Amino acid sequence: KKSSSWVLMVTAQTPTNIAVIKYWGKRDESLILPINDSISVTLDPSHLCTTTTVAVSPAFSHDRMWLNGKEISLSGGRYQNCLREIRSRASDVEDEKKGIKIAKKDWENLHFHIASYNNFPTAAGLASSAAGFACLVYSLAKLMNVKEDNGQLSAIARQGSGSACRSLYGGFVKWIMGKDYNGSDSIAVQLVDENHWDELVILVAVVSSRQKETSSTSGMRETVETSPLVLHRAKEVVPKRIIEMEEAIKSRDFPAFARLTCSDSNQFHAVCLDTSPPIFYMNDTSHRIISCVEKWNRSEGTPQVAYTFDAGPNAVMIARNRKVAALLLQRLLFHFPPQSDADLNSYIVGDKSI
Ligand code: 2P0
Repeated sequence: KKSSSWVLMVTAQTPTNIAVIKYWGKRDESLILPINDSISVTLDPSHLCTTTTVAVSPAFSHDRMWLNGKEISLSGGRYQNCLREIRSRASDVEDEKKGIKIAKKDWENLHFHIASYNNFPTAAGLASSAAGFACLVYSLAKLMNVKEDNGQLSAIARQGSGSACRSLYGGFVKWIMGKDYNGSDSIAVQLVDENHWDELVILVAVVSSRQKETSSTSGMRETVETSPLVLHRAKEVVPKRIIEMEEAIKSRDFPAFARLTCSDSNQFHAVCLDTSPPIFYMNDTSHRIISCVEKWNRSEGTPQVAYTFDAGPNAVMIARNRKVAALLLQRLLFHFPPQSDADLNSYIVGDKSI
């Protein structure tokens, strides 16, 4: 159809993911290739997720994007790489009801309008690029009838933000670092789906809503350039932990899972401290939460809760079941009482799974 009257749209929703074996450090900055494998759990889409609508129309003169209603620039290399990779895989699209026919070659001259929303306050410091890029790549792939599977799409989302590749699957997901120079084998694979370990409850405690001082991208660059510890971590520690973590997840071995998750979070922050100048992502409250959980786990004789912290002070806690999650929330409210009603929003409880 030649007229510029039509618009074709697709909407998709993607949850964020939380790494239990962390990605920190790249071997190739522009392709976003990591120095080690990582494993994450994808959250339930009712919390911390991105909803993206992509529209195409001959009336659009250039690609544009709005994030939470505000226009943002698409000129950055990461957006351009994702858009280029997806466009190059487009197929014919036909919408008989609307009388729209787009041939494979037409996509080169068509432009998108993209609107993306996070269902959590961006100011909460939890705005993750993981859900955002995964959702962008997935919705564009659907719009353009891209035939690739999720693994291949994950390699494209990876070029938007490393952790985004893990959000294309639910459940527990491994990002394989890969060996290829072009990154074609640096993809995400699903280890188990969202039903495999559905007793787990994930609780996010917002410790600070301030924007982090060091972005992940520059933080990990500085770590790779200056930390003597990070190579030991990537070469010696993580490969063993990946094997143990896969085993713990497959056999639903909570004590092993908790031990590995907490140790890996702590080593990631140790590597940040080993960077010059040192990077501090956790604060006093984060440290107090760690002590609280460690003390509780020790007093029970076996771990009840795992904690993990990303590039910021907010705590992500994984309780072994709902009963433990209720007790955990009770303890947190006692030790860290909300100062105001608004602070009550600082506790976000959700199930894992997609
Ligand atoms: C992770 N983080 O595995 C680790 C743990 C933060 C701490 O992935 O430069 O936003 O876009 O690839 O993915 C955050 O880094 O960095 C991250 P880029 P990204 O979840």
